[in-house]
Amino acid sequence: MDEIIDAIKEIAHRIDEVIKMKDLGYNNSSNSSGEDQLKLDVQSDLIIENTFAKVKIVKDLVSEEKEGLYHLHDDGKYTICYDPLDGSSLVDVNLSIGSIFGIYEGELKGENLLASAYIVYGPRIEMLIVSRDTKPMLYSTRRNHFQKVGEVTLDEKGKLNAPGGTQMNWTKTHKNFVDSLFGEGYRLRYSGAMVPDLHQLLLKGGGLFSYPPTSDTPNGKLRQLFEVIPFALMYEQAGGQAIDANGKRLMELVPSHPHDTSPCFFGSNYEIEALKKAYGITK
Ligand code: AFP
Repeated sequence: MDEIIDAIKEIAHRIDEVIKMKDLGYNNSSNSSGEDQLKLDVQSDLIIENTFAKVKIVKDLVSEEKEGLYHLHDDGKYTICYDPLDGSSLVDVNLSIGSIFGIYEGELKGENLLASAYIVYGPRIEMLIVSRDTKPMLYSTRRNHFQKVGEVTLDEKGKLNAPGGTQMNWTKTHKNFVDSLFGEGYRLRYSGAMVPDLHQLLLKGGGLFSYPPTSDTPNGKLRQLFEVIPFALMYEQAGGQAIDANGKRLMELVPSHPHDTSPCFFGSNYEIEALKKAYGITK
């Protein structure tokens, strides 16, 4: 597994370089958020593919940028499911974005996720790594090298609220619940890229990140294998919870297609318990 972590560190620096080299699209924003962004996503995907091609224990890759399984090594043991550049539409407005990795063994489903990692490309490059028997570990870069910062733990109750999706498409139940959190004094923190948004909650004690079922996306927007399940492990191991709109643990999801999505709620215990109550979930 160390080889995979080292590869992810290398990927972080290489993608960060590509992001910083990219031409800005200020003069032609519609084009820049179309073609150029796509290129950056594809470039990041290639960096990841080429880096893992050197790691013999990786059997297959599943990427947000690819349709099916991409086979690497016959004798490999692990499948890495990843989103090469999440939130890439925010590059042109210079907000933080990220990459997410889920390391699976066997059939691609929540219970076979062994470890996950994500990278935040912000003022600094930061990375969190977690496995089933560790707390998330934060690494931050100093002079281009990752240094261990420490373990990350969520408080029982947070202060931040990150509500995803378009409000006019929310259910009344969801709207009332989000409003009730603001009524309790929660502050809005939502950038539109799940990596920095979930990262902020993790580092600032907690709160709630939600991407509910909506009238336009009844199955949510975020992908199970490379976004939802890897972050579910992060939140559970940090002492919080991660569930879908029926109260099912996201770690129990079994996608029937690599690109399946799911509604998702990540948070500290207080907010998730409050959400269950508001949604009438009894388990
Ligand atoms: P892009 O990669 O298209 O920018 O989408 C980002 C994202 O998948 C995820 O990072 C955000 O949490 C989510 O979409 C935001 O979606 P809404 O704008 O619908 O809230």
